[in-house]
Amino acid sequence: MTITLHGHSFSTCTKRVAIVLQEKQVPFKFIEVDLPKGEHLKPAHLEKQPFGKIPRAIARYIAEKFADQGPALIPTDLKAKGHFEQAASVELANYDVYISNAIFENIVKT
Ligand SMILES: N[C@@H](CCC(=O)N[C@@H](CS)C(=O)NCC(=O)O)C(=O)O
Repeated sequence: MTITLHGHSFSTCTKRVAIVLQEKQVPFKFIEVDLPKGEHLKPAHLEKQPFGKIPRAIARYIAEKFADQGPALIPTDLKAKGHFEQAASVELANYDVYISNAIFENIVKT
């Protein structure tokens, strides 16, 4: 089975998913979704992702589906998993939202 990753080469969400696939040694095919041209808002992409986003949530699915290969990415020990969830939540809610905007304004736009 070869997984197809739909994303954008500069997208940090896409990069996160690609890193998980590589860590888990899962072969995948990459299809570029042209964000600057708004391809993520066209019917072909909306059919797969109704919010018109290039998300990263699949990374967790991949990490668990391929738990038996590559390094363990999500702890199974309850306390360690609690720390993992805490870090993931802080990263998503309190870090990524701000750093993404800063990167877009200072790097992508310039
Ligand atoms: N909370 C989502 C956000 C997904 C997201 O915003 N992805 C960006 C690319 S990194 C995107 O689709 N941007 C296009 C847009 O918002 O129109 C996640 O972290 O997966």
